[in-house]
Amino acid sequence: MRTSELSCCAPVLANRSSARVVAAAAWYVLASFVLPVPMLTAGDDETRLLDKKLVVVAPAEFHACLADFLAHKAQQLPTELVALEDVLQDRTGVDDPEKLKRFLFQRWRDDRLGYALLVGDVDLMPVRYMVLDRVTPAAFDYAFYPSDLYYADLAKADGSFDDWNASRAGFREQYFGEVRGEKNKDGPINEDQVDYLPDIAVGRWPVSTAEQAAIAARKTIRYEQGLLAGDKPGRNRAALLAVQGWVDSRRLLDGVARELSPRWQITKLYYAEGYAEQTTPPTEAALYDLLNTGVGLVLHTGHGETNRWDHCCTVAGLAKVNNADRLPVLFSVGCSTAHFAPLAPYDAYTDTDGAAHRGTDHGEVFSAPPPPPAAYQRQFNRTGLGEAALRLGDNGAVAYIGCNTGSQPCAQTLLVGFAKALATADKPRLGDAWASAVRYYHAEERLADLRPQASWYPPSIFFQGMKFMVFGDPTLRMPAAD
Ligand SMILES: [Ca+2]
Ligand SMILES: [Ca+2]
Repeated sequence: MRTSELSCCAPVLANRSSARVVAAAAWYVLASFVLPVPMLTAGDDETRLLDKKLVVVAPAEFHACLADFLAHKAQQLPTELVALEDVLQDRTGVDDPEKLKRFLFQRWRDDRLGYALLVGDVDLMPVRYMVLDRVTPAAFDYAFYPSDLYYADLAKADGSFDDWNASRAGFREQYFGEVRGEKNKDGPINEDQVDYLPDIAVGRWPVSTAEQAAIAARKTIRYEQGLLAGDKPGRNRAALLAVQGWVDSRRLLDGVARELSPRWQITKLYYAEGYAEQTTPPTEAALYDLLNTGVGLVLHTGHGETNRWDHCCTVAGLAKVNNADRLPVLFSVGCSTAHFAPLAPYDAYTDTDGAAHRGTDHGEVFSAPPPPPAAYQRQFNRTGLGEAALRLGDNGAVAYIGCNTGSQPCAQTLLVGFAKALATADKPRLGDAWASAVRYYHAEERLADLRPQASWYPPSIFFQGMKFMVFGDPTLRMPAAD
């Protein structure tokens, strides 16, 4: 964890031409599995055709258990289920992550793709790892981090495909999304010239079995039915957590509370020391009580570890919550709670040649740039609080946003951007709010202007948004204005 080192678009169609109808028709014809969408009438075709589309990419073995979910989503927006196997077979690309990304890019460019739900943990659904020149001598000063932003940032500003690999001399051809400036002070931070700005909203269900996929699907349906029917307890309640021992986030969360009101009713769980107002401290008991009563959104600031929010949430505690009909979206800016895949080359991992490494945390020493991790990690799959919250059963959370490794306090800017989007969108959806948060972060933290300094911090500011995961349906509805 690095916190201890601190004090602590879719393309717009120009007109209502028949070309768009043809494009829409092509969408349905090309689909490998498409649910029938009701025939359009004169009154609703504009709405229907302007809707961005959802593609669900899942291994074929999961398709049967996703049928109810697909039918449910098709009532909201054009929805397509495709087999990962077909995507990988039909596409060119240097590896499976790029094949998947090129598929999404083509759909975004040609067919109004707005959302992608990737169904599969790192053992099944390819993960793109980005690279930081993090100073760790045994690792030859390189570290790899999973980044689903790779699948959301499809295109450069000119609309061309962004392969996240502009710099490819020697070993760098194997290193994607390279961020430099911790070890190397003489070049750009954004070595691979990634565009960074999301073009679509991406979420992942990190599931390894059909049973887990069915759980995530069932929870999403139940959440949305309750929300849209208006009978989901606590649906408009947002809990803001400030936990002692991290940076003092209470004033920032006060601002978030003002943003979210009045659309959201606010419950503050703040530590008391040095705070003028009365608040409830963020204990495990207080949080679980809130989850049992019903809350729609929990925003956590504080230390995190793989399996816990310090002082207020553990996997074991979440497993005892009884909230299946009142599921929340959980969002933590803390470290590592969305850990789901090995962090090469520190953790044990499988490289792109299929060789297993024990990792520098277990004594391995690299004398050259480490071979990158494979897109699939079957021998060394990892887990954490975020995965557990989604897939441990019908209780827990409907979606989880968190960091897959150490985070830094600048992640609070992501949280602010997320809240602003939830507060203002006419028809808020989880993935849109996250994409908006990343764009907000990019502007607010001036990522395009960052340069290496003596401190390690600028590159960490830069890649903060790359290492956060959205475990959930990106089209998940969130409360709108009454
Ligand atoms: Ca590169
Ligand atoms: Ca995992």
